[in-house]
Amino acid sequence: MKLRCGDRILDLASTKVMGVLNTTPDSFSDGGQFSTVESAIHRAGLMASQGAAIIDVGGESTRPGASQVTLQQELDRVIPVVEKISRNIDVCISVDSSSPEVMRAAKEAGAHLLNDVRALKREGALQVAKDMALPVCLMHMQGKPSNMQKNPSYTGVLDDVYVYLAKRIQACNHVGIENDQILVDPGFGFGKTAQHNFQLLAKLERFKTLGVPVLVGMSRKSMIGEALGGVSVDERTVGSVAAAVIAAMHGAHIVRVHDVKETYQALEVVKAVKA
Ligand code: 7PJ
Repeated sequence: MKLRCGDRILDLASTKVMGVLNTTPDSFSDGGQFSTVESAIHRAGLMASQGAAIIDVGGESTRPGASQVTLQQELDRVIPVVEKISRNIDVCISVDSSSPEVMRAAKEAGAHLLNDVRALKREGALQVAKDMALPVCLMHMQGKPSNMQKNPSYTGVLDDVYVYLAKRIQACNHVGIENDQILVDPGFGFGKTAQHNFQLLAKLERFKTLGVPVLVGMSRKSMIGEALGGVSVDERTVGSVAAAVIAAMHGAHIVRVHDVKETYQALEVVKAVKA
């Protein structure tokens, strides 16, 4: 399976690593260490050299209870980083944003992929994504970041998430975004208990029947911490790599991670098994 990402082609025959690049000062897992452009570029180059096929640049923290970001803050954080990666590093650039203005500016700055945790539900986002002609990842979230972990509840988490994603694919199709430019993501940790998350991971294959590539992000999240008896964020690398391997074995095309080198090596082993 090949994904056209603007002027690049991403080969999804084997599971690819998407490295997380947070430009937020309050991101939970790297604490804003990479909030200046220079350090962000350094980190992006390192992740690309470690095997990341995609760098996901984000300027809005969506961790539970995070403070809201203004449009200008998000633009100021994200766009200079996208521009500089695009000029200096041979890698696919994804932008983690729900804002149509950021999507437009990001494409202009050289982005190849749109990653929206709100699945293009913001006013104007569907149309801008269509106009930018870049692939878009539609993620499931129940509630919004400020309240999503209060009391997550589902009739059946698998069916509920599946139906939501199917409807968002339809909404995309309706404005002319074809399936070959769509990815889906069950949204681990976004309005879900650890049990919900592990049910989704166990049955991840189900999402392949939506007919578009599947992206997952479990890296360092609380589901990993809970499985390990409550270990802190910096003790979650091995658990996160295990989750990435399971996802890849269940058909995930892209895994969004912080620990690129470790995940890349583990996925090379998965690739050898599948071959
Ligand atoms: C995800 C994301 C995810 C996609 C974040 C964090 C929270 N985008 N952006 N999927 N998570 N597509 O990294 O902990 O799971 S931000």
